Amino acid sequence: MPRMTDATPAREAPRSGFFQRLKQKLNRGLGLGVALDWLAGRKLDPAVLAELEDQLLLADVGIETSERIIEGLRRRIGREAIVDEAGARAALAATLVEILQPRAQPLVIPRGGKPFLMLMIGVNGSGKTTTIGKLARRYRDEGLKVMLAAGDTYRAAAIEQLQAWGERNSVPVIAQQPGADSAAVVFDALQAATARGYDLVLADTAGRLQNQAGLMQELAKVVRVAGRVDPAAPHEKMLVLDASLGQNAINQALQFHQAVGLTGISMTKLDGGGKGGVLLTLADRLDVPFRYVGVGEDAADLDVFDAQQFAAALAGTAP
Ligand SMILES: Nc1nc2c(ncn2[C@@H]2O[C@H](COP(=O)(O)OP(=O)(O)O)[C@@H](O)[C@H]2O)c(=O)[nH]1
Ligand SMILES: [Mg+2]
Repeated sequence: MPRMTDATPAREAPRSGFFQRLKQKLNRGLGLGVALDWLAGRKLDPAVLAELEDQLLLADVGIETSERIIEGLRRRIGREAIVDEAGARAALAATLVEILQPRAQPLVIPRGGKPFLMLMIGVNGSGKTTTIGKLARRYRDEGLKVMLAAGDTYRAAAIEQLQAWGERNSVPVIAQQPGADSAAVVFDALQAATARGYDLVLADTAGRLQNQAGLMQELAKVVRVAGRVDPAAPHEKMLVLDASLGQNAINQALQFHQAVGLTGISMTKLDGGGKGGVLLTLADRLDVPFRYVGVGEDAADLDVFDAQQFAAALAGTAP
């Protein structure tokens, strides 16, 4: 009954569209949904579960988390006496939701008080600047007064890239020359935002310096200096992870978490080679909320992380 879709409220349209894209992209290659196709007509015996475990590993889920998923699935299948493929898919989705749901904590930005400072953290190329651009538009459209801070002072191109996003979205960008002190740029932006009554400062940071220790020290300094304007700042320290890094993303997350204490994780490039399974491992190993997922380079290619939706995309079920 195609007419039914006409009754769907307009605001639902982009959400389901996003889900379709997420599902399509996660299932390209070796997504778990595809992996379950061989289940058709077979009994859910230990051999089948072992094959599924292999598929989980191929989808970037770590070994311990894969075992946890298989164990959860085995229990659910026994308890609910599941024998068919549709039942198995639904059981898999439910098992994945169990792992992901505790991390599904969308960011809430208060209005009308002091500016909320969000630091975007992550290695070069992970998608920090692009995610800032996407978020700038999103929050501006929600009526927030948004300002950007060009805290990646290591490369001139990074400053220009942020300025371009600022122009495109008509939001001001606080920047200094390349080589300037990143903490000073963020400090200035937060002060300006406070003076001018802005709601949100999205601050870029460098993803690479001469060495790893230097990078972590610089980030710690940005955090410290921001705290001089507002002891509660930065209110969000968001790690941006590239899904195509696979299991390497785990080490990155652990390192940044140790250095600055992350308060949020967003994952980009789920439209690329990444299978997204790494989020299951992260959910299992790190108690840090998941905020956003990105599936493309355009401003609209970003959505709030949704555990049901993500699990369904992986398991090949309806959300
Ligand atoms: N396909 C795809 N590309 C992305 C996504 N997010 C960022 N990119 C691209 O990844 C590249 C690096 O992004 P950038 O924001 O400059 O990373 P940064 O170095 O962390 O600031 C750019 O070419 C972006 O357009 C995404 O969700 N999907
Ligand atoms: Mg950048």
